[in-house]
Amino acid sequence: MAPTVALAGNPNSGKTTLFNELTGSRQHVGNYPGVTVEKKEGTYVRIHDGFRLHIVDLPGTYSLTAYSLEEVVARDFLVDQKPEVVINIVDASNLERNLYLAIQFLEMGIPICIALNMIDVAKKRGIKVDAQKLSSLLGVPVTPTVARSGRGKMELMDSAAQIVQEPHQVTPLKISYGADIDPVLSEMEKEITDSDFLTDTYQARWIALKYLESDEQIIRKGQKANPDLSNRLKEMVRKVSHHLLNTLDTYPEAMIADQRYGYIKSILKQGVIYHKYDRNRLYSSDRIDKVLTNRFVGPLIMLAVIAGLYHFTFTYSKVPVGWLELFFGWLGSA
Ligand code: BGO
Repeated sequence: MAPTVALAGNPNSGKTTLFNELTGSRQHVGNYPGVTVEKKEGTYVRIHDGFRLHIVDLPGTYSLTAYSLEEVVARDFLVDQKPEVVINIVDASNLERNLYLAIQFLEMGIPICIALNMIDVAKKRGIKVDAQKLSSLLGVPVTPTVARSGRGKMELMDSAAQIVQEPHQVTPLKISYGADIDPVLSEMEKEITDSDFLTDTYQARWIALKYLESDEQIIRKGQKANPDLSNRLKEMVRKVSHHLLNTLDTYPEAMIADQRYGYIKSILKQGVIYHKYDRNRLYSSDRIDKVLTNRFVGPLIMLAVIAGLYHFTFTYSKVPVGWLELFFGWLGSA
């Protein structure tokens, strides 16, 4: 079987568009085992040498925690199937939020290359991204793409193929989560390593992080594997949570997310991104969102749309229904 490449990214980052561009008609749709989450697979064939890659389209996710079924499915696939490389599709016009997922791949030590997608949209919004700089700061290949037109597709697949053909051990990214969490994290990491606790599947530091993030799936697995150690880790988390709540009025998972965003901001500040216009400017889609997702106006608009549809269906559908009846009547007699 051809080496596996997983496509991952936030919803609306252009993942499906890129998947279709790469696989064309060589694709099929099924479900991930045991769940109703759609699994799309296909084959990419490089034109000049026929090199093949098996492409799996992961569900769109913002994160790799266990808050939604999609996140669990994507994470389990990465851990169990170990794709040779993950192509992380990142929306260049929304870089900060999209890089949150990339950072989590790097924390897991997963080999990735980044498709810096929607650079046409970013350009229109006056956003310029230095792909080379981003690549050298993150230590992974970054290729600008426009999935809709196929621009950058070949270069992206060349960098993915290079990772497949020259595999190397990826050192998981270690970022600081602040003075309160870092010491506990190190202590937990040591305990996990010393006891080989779930380490045949996950990295020790990552398991500790998941305990701090109250990740139900990992805690459940840990409780099964070694209840004593799992309870000790939970106690460490409880203590640091209590301390954080009393001193900073926050929780470890919020602190970890903040520190991740801080890390992303520090990268972007090093000349990666340039905004021509005011960053807080609202684009037409943002303005529409502001109205449609307003907690008071939004439901009213939804009710109006549903009422409109209802009215339309019962008032104006008679005409096309008449046409259909005429057509089938004619078909029947013919
Ligand atoms: C619609 N550039 C531009 N400009 N648009 C892109 C690019 C790009 O590089 N890549 C994707 N899109 P998905 P997920 C649409 O469907 O692949 C567009 O969730 C529309 N549809 O065409 O679905 C892409 O799989 C009507 O846009 O994302 C799609 O990750 C009007 O981004 C959207 C306008 O891509 C999301 C857009 C009926």
